[in-house]
Amino acid sequence: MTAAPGEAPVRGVFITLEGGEGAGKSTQAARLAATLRARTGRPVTVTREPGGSPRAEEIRAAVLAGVAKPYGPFAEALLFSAARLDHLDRLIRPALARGETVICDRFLDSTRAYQGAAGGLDPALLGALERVVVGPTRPDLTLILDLPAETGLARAAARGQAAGEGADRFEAEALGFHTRLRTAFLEIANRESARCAVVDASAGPDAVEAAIRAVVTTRLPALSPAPSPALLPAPSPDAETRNGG
Ligand code: T5A
Repeated sequence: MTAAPGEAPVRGVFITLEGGEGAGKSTQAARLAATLRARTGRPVTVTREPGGSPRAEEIRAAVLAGVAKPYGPFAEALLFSAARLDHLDRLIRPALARGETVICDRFLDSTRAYQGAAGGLDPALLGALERVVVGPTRPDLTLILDLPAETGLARAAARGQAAGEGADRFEAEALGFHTRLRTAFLEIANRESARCAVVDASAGPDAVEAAIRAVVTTRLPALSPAPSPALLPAPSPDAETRNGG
């Protein structure tokens, strides 16, 4: 997707996955990346928030350990924003500028849902932060993986148990917090339906993957497989004459 000399640079495609805890975002980010690499033969970068760059990963470790919790949701939003700023500058924008597809596990909608709708911060305040931090680097497509909060929390807990880890800062919140998150993500999808698509994430991983593939095919035709030469119309004799003569 590199521009020819003299042409305007072609920006890559930016896809984000959003949803509550244990919705299957990491699982589906990896699967979608494999699909798109096979479909397009072009590089796909998979990344996550908070994190994705060395400095942002340091902020992630602190926030998920609960270091900022006593300072309240605004301080947490500032830390997520600081991590996002570095992630955008170091990884996302350079990859998009190279024409790559970037798939990010959580992005700005998580701040809107967790610190805004569930944490009680004023959406106007978060909108101002977004303008400063994210600017024009908005996702082309946001896949909102939707499932009941109890189901996602049970998945996250089972995975944590298998790994010998306890609940992190946000997993440990009460069920009401997670139910508000679900509603918030659905409201975002409803308000910004041109950017967002809701995917039923309560089914098994293969069914969710198929649903995501269908959305990406419809919404992002530029990432569809190149048609096989056998399916292309045969060149007209006129065209051959012009080219040959
Ligand atoms: N946060 C983040 C904010 O508050 N504000 C912000 O601005 C940002 C960016 C990040 C936390 O930070 C908060 C939100 C989060 O609480 P995290 O560890 O990255 O922490 O948490 P999550 O993003 O929620 O990631 P999880 O790993 O918990 O969930 P995923 O990625 O949605 O799910 P995944 O794929 O890891 O799957 C979880 C388990 O379920 C299984 C998997 O094998 C795995 O064991 N699974 C399925 N099981 C059945 N059916 C399916 N379809 C399944 N898909 C996956």
